[in-house]
Amino acid sequence: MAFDFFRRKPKLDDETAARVPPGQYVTEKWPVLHYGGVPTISAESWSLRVFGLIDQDPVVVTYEQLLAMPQTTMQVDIHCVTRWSRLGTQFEGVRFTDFVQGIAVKSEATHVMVHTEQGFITNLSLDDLGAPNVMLAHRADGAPLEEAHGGPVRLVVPHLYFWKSAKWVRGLELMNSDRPGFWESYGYHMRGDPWAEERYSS
Ligand SMILES: Nc1nc2c(c(=O)[nH]1)N[C@H]1C(S)=C(S)[C@@H](COP(=O)(O)O)O[C@H]1N2
Ligand SMILES: [Mo]
Repeated sequence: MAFDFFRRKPKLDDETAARVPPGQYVTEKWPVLHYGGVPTISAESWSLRVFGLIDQDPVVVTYEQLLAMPQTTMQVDIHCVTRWSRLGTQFEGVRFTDFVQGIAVKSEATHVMVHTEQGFITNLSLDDLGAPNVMLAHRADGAPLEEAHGGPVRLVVPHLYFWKSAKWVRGLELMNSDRPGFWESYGYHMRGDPWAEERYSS
């Protein structure tokens, strides 16, 4: 429409505004953001290696095996530390809690380093990964997850800043203590709760 460009954004209703953490603004588009290039990984060649503190040899899960696990669909809000929030993205995949069911995680494991195709890493506690909305997603908004958004498979941790939601995820390393990932080693917060504005380490 002709004058849309000049029209001010409608004010968010109270219910919607309550979904936006402090210091964030809402974007309708889904920005593409990451460090480095976009790797091309076919679903057939993708696999996820689970290693570190587990009571078995490294587990390698293929795309086919991931699809054979219980599937979950969720509608979540995502919050990037660069201050954009996108409300109501639909993800489909396997809940982390369902994924780890079949893996003998050692009792001393407390944290996970998430490894990705092009080397980006990020750290999470098993407590945070156990939250009900955390999943290994292979579809978004009704379509296979686009390459730029981390396809074929990304992690989605909606209750933390979106840098924790590693795209092109290829490895989960079980650890007995916390260790900084990529952005965390540059001063970003070790946990990154957007509601507490945990943007940087103090
Ligand atoms: N592998 C990888 N995953 C990543 C990143 C990255 O640089 N590499 N950036 C993170 C950051 S900072 C954000 S905001 C989200 C962006 O995801 P999107 O491009 O799907 O919006 O991916 C996260 N996951
Ligand atoms: Mo981000």
